[in-house]
Amino acid sequence: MAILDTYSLQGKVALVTGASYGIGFAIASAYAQAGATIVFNDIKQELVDKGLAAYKELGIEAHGYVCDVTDEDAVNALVAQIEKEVGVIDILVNNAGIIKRIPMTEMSAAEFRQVIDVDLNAPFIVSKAVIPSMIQKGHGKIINICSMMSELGRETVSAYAAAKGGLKMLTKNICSEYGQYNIQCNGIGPGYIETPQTAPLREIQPDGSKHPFDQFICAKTPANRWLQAEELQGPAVFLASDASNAVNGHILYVDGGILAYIGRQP
Ligand code: NAP
Ligand code: GCO
Repeated sequence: MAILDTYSLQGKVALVTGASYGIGFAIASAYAQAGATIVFNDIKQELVDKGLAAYKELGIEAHGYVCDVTDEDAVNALVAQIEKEVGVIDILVNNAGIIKRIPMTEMSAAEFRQVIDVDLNAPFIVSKAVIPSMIQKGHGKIINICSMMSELGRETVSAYAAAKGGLKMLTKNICSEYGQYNIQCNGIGPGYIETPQTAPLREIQPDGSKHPFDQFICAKTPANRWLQAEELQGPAVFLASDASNAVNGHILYVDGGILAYIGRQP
């Protein structure tokens, strides 16, 4: 097979969770360009509708469903509905996620649990729902959206870092347990991406200056800039395609070099 053909997703069904916008939307759009049929979910119908319109603007006839990924019954029903209406899921991207930036000693246990629920329990729930059909079909790709916080901590993100650290190990465990069925489970660890989730960290200050965190992250990134969601598309297509069939249990950091860099001197 010609090497570029191994990157094709032609004939594949891809479910990207929480993909009405942001990173999930960028990844799903790239998968559509590579030939996949796109399925996505969001919590609210209005967001699913907005997402469907946005995909349509790109010429993508996506399938959108309302589903809270933390609700196991709802997820199992969603997967059954997708298999009936679209087809067996070949590629799953566990993208849906939340963050709460609260100092740990001020964070309630309920708030901690909410982040763990979406960012770690949900990838377990959705992966568990799709793996049986992947086994039956003889192949599958699961891609978990990890984070810099799968490797590093910082102030106010204790729950998120715990979840993303756990997601790194869940990735390795799915690889270990289901690699024998030709299922590859890998992670993508984005650096700092310009999306709604990080908008508060980039707000222009009342005096018109850049947010201190914005300046901090640029100094920690060799290219001295935030990354764009579109810069995750190539790595995401690679991990969803036959080109990566021998890659398993790997977290591919797409961070512009943050993890390699001590940071620019002030
Ligand atoms: P985002 O803009 O906040 O989008 C997150 C998406 O997940 C939204 O569509 C959201 O829907 C959905 N979602 C949240 N909770 C859900 C639930 N219970 N069920 C279904 N959908 C749910 O975030 P993003 O920046 O695109 O990040 C996407 C993923 O990348 C997350 O896992 C995040 O942790 C990770 N990540 C982000 C960055 C970054 O710099 N942005 C870097 C590394 C990793 P609603 O709008 O309805 O809540
Ligand atoms: C934060 C940011 C990060 C990014 C991402 C980095 O508050 O530090 O939100 O957590 O979202 O996870 O990889």
